[in-house]
Amino acid sequence: MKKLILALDVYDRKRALEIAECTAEYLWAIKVNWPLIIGSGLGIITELKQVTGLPIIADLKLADIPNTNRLIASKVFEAGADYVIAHGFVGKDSVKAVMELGNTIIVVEMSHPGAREFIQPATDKLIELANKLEPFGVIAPATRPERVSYIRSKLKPGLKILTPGVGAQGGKVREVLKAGADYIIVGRSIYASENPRESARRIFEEIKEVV
Ligand code: NUP
Repeated sequence: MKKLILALDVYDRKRALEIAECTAEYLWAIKVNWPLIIGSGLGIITELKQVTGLPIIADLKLADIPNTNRLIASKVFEAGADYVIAHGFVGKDSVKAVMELGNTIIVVEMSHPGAREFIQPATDKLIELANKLEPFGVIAPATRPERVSYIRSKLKPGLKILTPGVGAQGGKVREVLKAGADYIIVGRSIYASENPRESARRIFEEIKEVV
């Protein structure tokens, strides 16, 4: 089963399409974030879908009032996104506004060191929110496998755990899968490497060894 998600954080449309095409074979999905949307426009979501046939995750980390979240998410789903990532800390109503429009992924803990300041203290409540609303899944930090295990232990079975932070941020495929991650999100270690296809293949093989 495919578990690798490419975080395609480049600006350039042509470069994005090239990397997506040559790595698609090893991916479950492609995640687009603000850098690519700002650099290439929202139409890149439609194009990536057409070129690869893969699910597209729009990592906008929506964190606004319900109406604004709805206005943004409806355009993004319309462009072809299959999943939208939203912050949970803004509250149930804001997350629900996104969930009413399509598949949603809620951030329950982030991967960078600063996540310890404000997000980690709220993780238990964010897990509760996810258990109540039952989105497709949650974002948890590959940089802290012990936190992924903790989140897995509290999260309703069936809700997926997607983990960024492997590679450039120091997370390890093996550790994070053993901790209970369902999907591994990798950006720089693939798109900024000399041979993105080969880098994706290597991570794909590493995943296969563990699962
Ligand atoms: O907690 C998070 N950490 C994180 O790195 C939540 C995220 N959505 N991300 C995103 O995952 C980040 O914005 C980037 O798009 C990707 C990780 O990229 P890299 O560190 O593998 O290059």
